[in-house]
Amino acid sequence: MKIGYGFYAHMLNDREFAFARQAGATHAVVHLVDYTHGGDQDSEGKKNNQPVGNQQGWGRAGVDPEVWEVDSLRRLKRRLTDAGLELFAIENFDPADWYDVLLGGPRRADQIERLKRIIRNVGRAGIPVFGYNFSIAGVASRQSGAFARGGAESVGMNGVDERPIPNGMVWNMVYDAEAAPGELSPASEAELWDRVEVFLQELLPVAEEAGVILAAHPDDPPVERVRRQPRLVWRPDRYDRLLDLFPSKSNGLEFCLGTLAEMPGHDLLETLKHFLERDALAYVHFRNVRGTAPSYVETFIDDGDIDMLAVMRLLKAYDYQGVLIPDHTPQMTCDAPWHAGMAYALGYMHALNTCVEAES
Ligand SMILES: [Mn+2]
Repeated sequence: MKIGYGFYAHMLNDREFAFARQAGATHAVVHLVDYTHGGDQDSEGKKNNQPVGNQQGWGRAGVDPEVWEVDSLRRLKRRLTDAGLELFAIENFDPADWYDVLLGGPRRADQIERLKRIIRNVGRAGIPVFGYNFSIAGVASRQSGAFARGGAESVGMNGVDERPIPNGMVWNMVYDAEAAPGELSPASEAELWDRVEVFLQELLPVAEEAGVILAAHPDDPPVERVRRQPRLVWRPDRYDRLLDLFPSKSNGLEFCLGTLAEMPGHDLLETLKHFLERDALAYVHFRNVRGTAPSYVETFIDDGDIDMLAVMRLLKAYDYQGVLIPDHTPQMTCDAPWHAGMAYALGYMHALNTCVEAES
């Protein structure tokens, strides 16, 4: 099993690389978009908390288009390699690059070409996976609080955010600060599926040729509608629907155990087994939660509803070869809340891995 670490954009530095390597990570998943840029969490310290739903969005999109150029991607890969980490995946497009793909707007054709160029660059840089989250509202309805063991700061959900999304904003980021006042009109679920079909139909052939897997994250939190917009993957069978649209080795899943466990009415281990049988997992967000949407909290890795040892056994049984990353964890009360939480999760993952390896 490959254990990796997820780096947010502000963490792409030698100090963070050393931390990940010291905690035993061998692989890297990288976010290139600084989600909170120019927003109210845009300061050191605050950035280490996951952003939660905010009426005005996390930050401004489209700040640094250079990060998607092939030279820049190759440079990043080399820096990680030098630090002992293999760059396995990039997670999430910049909303500035695909807002009209998500919204079915007038610039969609141009933006599809831009996304194709990005995927070609990712392939040329030798990065095998690109994680995406086809979502209009993005992460919404989450709240922070002392929800985890011992009063650790965590995030959770208690009810659905019904506020409309202002014009110029998508996926929790502002792509047009000059947009006319007003609100995004609600889309239907059928419209959203038409849009993802266009996206996959255009991008998958390019991804196949580039040797890149497009890996879909489910909607977090998984509820039918948030902020008056439909969700794509809010039940496990929606993952099947997405895979069935275009069977392809490049049509894969960013399998978020936490988000899947937040979905009511299914057995997570059976769901995992089903998608392992479909050979659809590109990589795994290995985290735990308690409860289901619309009322759940994120927990420490050993303190939620998911039997993580059983998950690890199942991954091993299917000879899963991808990467597991902690995704997010509660913050621990100390001078380095985020890193302590991450070190705890990574240590636990290594121990589970050692257990299942010893069993075989
Ligand atoms: Mn996730």
